Amino acid sequence: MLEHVAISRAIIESYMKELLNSLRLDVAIVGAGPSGMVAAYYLAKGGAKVAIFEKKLSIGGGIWGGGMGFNKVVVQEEAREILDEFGITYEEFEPGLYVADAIEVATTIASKTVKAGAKIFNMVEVEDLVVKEGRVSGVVVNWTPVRMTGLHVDPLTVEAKFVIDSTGHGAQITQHLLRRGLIEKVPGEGPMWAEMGERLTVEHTKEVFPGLYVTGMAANAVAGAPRMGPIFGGMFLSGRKAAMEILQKLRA
Ligand code: 48F
Repeated sequence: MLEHVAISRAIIESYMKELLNSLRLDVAIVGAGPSGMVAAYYLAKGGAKVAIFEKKLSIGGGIWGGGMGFNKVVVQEEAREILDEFGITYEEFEPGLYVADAIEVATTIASKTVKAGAKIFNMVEVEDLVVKEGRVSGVVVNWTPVRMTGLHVDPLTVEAKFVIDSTGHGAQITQHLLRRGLIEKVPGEGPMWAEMGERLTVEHTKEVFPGLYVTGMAANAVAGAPRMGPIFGGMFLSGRKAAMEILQKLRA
């Protein structure tokens, strides 16, 4: 017999266990777009305790819509090995340019990231950072509906040795440091230039403040680098770069 209370308890107890287990992390990632999920995958594979906080119900960020809603993901040669790492099917469109199904990309990356050991909390918004003694050391989280409904409900806090701002075009997390005068500027992304944007995304993937990394479009926004439109290799490479640097620091 299916007992309603047993179903409720299964949900509450297993969720609470994971939430309690995630209160002290090696890495807290904000945003489950391509760069955030790829970072989480490599971090989890490298043995780090990592969780992603995603404000929407669905993971994937900009992956689902490909370009203008045509749900295809284009990747250049440099990032092909990441498609291979995830076992994603793709076709060579022309030499050095590969195209994959956006739905397969989003679901496969999400699935492998979770199976690698990263926890994704969806519907949880990061509304601020913890900064202690000149270092980012955690995130301030709340249910997304709290902000949407304008309810006055205080948030909770998660400690992390490193935080990654993977929030995309607005670099929303780094903006919290800007408005406190803790960093000088977040110029925002420049106009479209695919080749330069892709290169600079990876180049500007770095620790922008002690304890805070930026990836993907957030890295572009913080550096004032060009947007690149619907090509995703730079997002994947950026996520992997941040993960590898952080793993090295965690092991030091
Ligand atoms: O925008 P998004 O996909 O970030 P990305 O990894 O990739 C960009 C590409 O999708 C594409 C592109 C290049 O091809 O230009 O746009 O840089 O994903 C960002 C995720 O962060 C979530 C947001 O809902 C999205 O899923 N997010 C944003 N702010 C918050 C957040 C927040 N404060 N708390 C939690 N999640």
